Amino acid sequence: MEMALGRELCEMLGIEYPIFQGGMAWVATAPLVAAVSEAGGLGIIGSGGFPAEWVRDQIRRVRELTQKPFGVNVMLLSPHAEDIMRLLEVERVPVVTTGAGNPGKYIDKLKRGGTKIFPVVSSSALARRLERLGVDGIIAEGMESGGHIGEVTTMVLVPQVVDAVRIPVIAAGGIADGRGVAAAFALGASGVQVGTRFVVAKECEAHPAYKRMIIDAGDRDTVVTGLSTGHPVRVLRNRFAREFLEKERLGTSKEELARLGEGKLAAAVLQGDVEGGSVMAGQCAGLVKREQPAAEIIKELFEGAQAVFAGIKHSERGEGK
Ligand code: TUI
Repeated sequence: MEMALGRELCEMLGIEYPIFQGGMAWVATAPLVAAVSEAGGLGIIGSGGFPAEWVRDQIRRVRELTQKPFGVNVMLLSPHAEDIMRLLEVERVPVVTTGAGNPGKYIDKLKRGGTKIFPVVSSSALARRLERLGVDGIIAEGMESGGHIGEVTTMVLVPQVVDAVRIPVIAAGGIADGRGVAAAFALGASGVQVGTRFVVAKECEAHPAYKRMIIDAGDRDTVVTGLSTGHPVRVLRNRFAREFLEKERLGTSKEELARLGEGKLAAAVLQGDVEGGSVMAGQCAGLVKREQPAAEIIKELFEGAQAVFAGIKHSERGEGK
């Protein structure tokens, strides 16, 4: 029997698979977003630190490529967050996700335009507060994720958030194959959000050297920078990460560390500077084996999870059991 994994979430959003593509800054641009949505998942534009005009252009490009629902992620530490939220109200974007803060003050206006809002949280306390303010679902993101992270693992965070709220919970952090998707559902999630695996999608415009570094990574190849400044960020180990961690160890000021990080994600994603740049990726980089079309990734994630629940145990070694 096939499991109806995530049906409720799919019906709420008008999508075919309960799979969100993480709204990764610089990486999640129109071609990837449209490919994921066209394949039946939810593509999400990463608005990162970009101005509202850039986001408007990306929305236009996604709408040229697909009629299907898509989302925009708003990074709340961005100085442009307020302008972007105003734009998203006007554009009546189907789904908004938020990261790195509390989106409380934007919820009412977005909802009035029919936008569904799914904040990313790293604690059950914030999940509970945001449910009371009327959000449509919660993305519970564990510290296995790439980029800016919280302190609790996905395994431990997801069931606690599921118990704390009645709205759908999307699990994020560490999910890169069907086994991870099945695990998320086993923890009570209604869907998953996947970032790192979609960086290596064929349609993703990230530099080939960035993709190569994810594909070549093993289970111990990420580190967390910024623990001393209160802005922990998970990246792949390289010269940039080593130098940053060494500066932290020496007690370098927050301001200097912030300067050291400026422009480093763009350098890695656009120019392929994977030694001097910030190669953000989750711990599941070790599970990512090859570049594939987004549609194929979505199928493998979903059908892999169905196989787990059907009792066909899946190792990636290929012998079936
Ligand atoms: O936002 C992310 N991941 C990101 S944002 C980003 S851009 C950046 N670049 C350099 C330095 C810092 C950021 C790269 N990756 N994930 C979602 C996420 N949100 N993870 C954790 C949180 C979070 C943390 C605290 C959400 C809410 C929160 O609430 C604090 C509060 O105000 O209560």
